Amino acid sequence: MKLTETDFQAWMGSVQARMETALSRLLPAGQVAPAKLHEAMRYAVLEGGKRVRPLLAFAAGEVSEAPRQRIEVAAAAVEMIHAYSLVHDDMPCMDDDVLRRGKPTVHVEYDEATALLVGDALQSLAFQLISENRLSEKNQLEMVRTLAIAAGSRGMAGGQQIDLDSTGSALTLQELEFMHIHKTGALIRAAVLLGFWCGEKVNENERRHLDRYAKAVGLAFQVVDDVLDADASTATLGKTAGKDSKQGKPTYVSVVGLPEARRMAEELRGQARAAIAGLGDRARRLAELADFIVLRKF
Ligand code: GRG
Repeated sequence: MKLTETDFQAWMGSVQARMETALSRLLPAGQVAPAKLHEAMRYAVLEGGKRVRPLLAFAAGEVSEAPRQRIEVAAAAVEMIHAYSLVHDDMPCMDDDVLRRGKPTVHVEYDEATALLVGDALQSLAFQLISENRLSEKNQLEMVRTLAIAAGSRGMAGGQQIDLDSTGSALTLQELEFMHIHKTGALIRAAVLLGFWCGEKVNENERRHLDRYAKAVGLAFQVVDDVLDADASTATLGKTAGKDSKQGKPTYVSVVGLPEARRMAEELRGQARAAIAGLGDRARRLAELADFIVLRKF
């Protein structure tokens, strides 16, 4: 039986396709010197991933009626930071993994030094993109600042440090949450806020609602990631499954157990939806994305 594509799936497919084209255009061509680095950057970013952060940026842009040409640049910048984090996370000095997005990781396909440079160069390119394109009359500097904080020691990089230090030790639920708010949640929040700020119809009250939504969705994303790591196969995930427990990493599943982790994800989905309930139909895609993030199987 052929399943009918829902309106949400069609929207998601169109954003994903648009992002593939935008990312390909915004990355240096593979033939441009230094060709090895540029090819490896393209390998790390293109043809892979769910593009959850760009989807969130596009959905948040609908709330402020942001032009899509602006959102795609902001979303590309966030996705490049995300891709850099995956490349570095997979390196032998961190998680030491050989499979990502169904392909050999960058240090396996190329080499370690190139993987390091791919991450460095993607991070720089992200900031180049959001500073040199005209993304907003009022909020451009705030966008640069928000992305910088989200990626840095008070965001993703800091969360990664806590993650590395916590391997083999028991964390409380509160400590685990603190780690994930930084490691995963900060960039998800940045994706939502940057998408929103690409529009001119922005107000502080709506930003606060989106912020609450982003925090709930960011945590939900991680809880579900932990559930899938314990529950899904490597083939389905396109990355090594079951690795967290093998490496002795504290996860929501190890700290509260699988049924409670599933219940928490469901509760966070409710919190995310409640945070934007007052925004009406402009927030429809955000609500659908909260469902997608919690109910996904990969
Ligand atoms: C190296 C500074 C630095 C940070 C790394 C994000 C991160 C921090 C590491 C990734 C490791 C990991 C499995 C984190 C859990 C949540 C997560 C970010 C999963 C991967 O994101 P998805 O599912 O990946 O959006 P795709 O491939 O779909 O883009």
